[in-house]
Amino acid sequence: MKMKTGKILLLLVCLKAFCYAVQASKRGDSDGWEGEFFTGIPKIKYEGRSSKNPLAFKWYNAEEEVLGKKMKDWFRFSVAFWHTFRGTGGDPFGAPTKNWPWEDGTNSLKMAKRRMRANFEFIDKLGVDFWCFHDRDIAPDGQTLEEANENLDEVVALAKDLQSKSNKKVLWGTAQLFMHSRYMHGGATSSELQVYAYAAAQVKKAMEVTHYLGGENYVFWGGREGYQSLLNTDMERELNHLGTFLHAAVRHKKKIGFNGTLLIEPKPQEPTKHQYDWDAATTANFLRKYGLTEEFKLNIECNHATLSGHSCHHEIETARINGMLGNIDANTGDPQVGWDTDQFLIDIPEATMIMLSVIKNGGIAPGGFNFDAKLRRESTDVEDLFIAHIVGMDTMARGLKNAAKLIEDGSLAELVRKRYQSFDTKLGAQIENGEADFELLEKKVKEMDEPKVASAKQELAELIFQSAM
Ligand code: XUL
Ligand code: CO
Repeated sequence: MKMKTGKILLLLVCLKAFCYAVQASKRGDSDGWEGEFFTGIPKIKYEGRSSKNPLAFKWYNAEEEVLGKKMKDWFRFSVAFWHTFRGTGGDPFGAPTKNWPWEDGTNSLKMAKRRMRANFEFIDKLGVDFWCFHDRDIAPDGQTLEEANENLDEVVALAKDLQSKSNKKVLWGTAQLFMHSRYMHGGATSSELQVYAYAAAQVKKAMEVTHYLGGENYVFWGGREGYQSLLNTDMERELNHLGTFLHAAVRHKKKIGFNGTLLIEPKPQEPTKHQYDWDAATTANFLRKYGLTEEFKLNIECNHATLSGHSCHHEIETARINGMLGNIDANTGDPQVGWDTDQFLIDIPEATMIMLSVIKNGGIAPGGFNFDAKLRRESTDVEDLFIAHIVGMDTMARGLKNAAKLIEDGSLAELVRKRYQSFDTKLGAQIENGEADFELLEKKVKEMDEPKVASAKQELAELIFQSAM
């Protein structure tokens, strides 16, 4: 009798193992991970302001219309794969702190596929439609370019399958041209021809897989495109190389029929002392000089903005008035810490200022708001990944609602209109149309009294702004 029970048990165990194997082979994977990654975490829902549930939105209500557009369409939120799934919490002084249950401590292909599954469960539960990636954070590098490309193809095939089942999309893809030691002098601006060529081959492939995944944009962040000292650097030659590199990227984009927007992401320092794409204005000037304004827009990252001595809204407005606002990497720095801390943005007035520009721009599609942000080293619970994104999304939703209130109220716009009303005259039109030469203006000055100069009313503007918070 005992013997019989043992045999039945053994049979049951074998049957279960067989079923798992069949399931796994049906899914076409061998990552050895079954079931949910984020157990106990439900789909995040909108519960309204009175909710005390940390795993619920208090402000972000995807389907709610604000100024004629659904919240989800204003934002097109995206999760950054590199922070959420490759961020380890490690820093220059200490070992990784995150011990996510699905990680096995390797950078294997099997692990890459498992992480990709986790990514899709995460964005689904969070209720966002997009994700962003670098080639090397979704798949392991290889000994050769061919091997790296094969790894990438395998993971991308899985991502494509998961996308088709979930209706999720790539907001943008990019090539990681900064981790590998070959890129120590830069990629497109390296002093080494072979490295320039390698960077081109890597971007070619990254662009192709972004296209294959239906990506809506492709980003160039000049990871190490910059210099440490002008004593050993031919800045003009390096910038010319960057120009030719980006022209070649445009030609390849057209060749493969990729219709996504090409974006450049400005950043002033880190890792090099002087990054070439310092800020929005510098980058716009670079694009003009090299005849690339028709082909590129900007991806403004808030923490990069403050590193360059500007506010995020200054950079966004600069991009907007140049017709170049393409995407926003929604994050923030720390006012006391002088580097790229990539924190989730929780500053409601800043979010409001950002949204005033975004609304003026009519939205940023086909771009979106990518959470290029990471948990603090000390935040180590799986639920923290959700909470961080929830507070980031709620902050932006509050910014949108406040900006809409200010626009509907109209008194801020009226204050600005009044400030410039002296130009709403015949002479003002002549000046603005470029028809007033200096002789005419000199004649007018002689006819007029001493100019009456009105108050700028900054404090009144701040009072109106504050009343919408
Ligand atoms: C680096 C940064 C990157 C880019 C993509 O500061 O922001 O993650 O967004 O390479
Ligand atoms: Co970024």
